[in-house]
Amino acid sequence: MIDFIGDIHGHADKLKALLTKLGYSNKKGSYSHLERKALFVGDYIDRGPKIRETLAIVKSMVDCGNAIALMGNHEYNALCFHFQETTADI
Ligand SMILES: [Mn+2]
Repeated sequence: MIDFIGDIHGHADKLKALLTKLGYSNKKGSYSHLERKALFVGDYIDRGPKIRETLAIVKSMVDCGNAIALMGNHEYNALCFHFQETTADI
């Protein structure tokens, strides 16, 4: 079974609570479930207070094969913003 999770927006504490509620457990620094995987549908950044922790949780789950992470419009916009600044200096 796949759990669709979106719009975390830096709320790492709420993400951890949700994963725990869904039956995931944190083993060796990454959340996993015996029968389920997560499909993160984007928007990890902006708004909330713990963006880096949110990204670390999601990346560790992807690296361990327990999740797939898609890019949201907030990540897309951040990349476009950075790319514009980079090319403006050339
Ligand atoms: Mn959003």
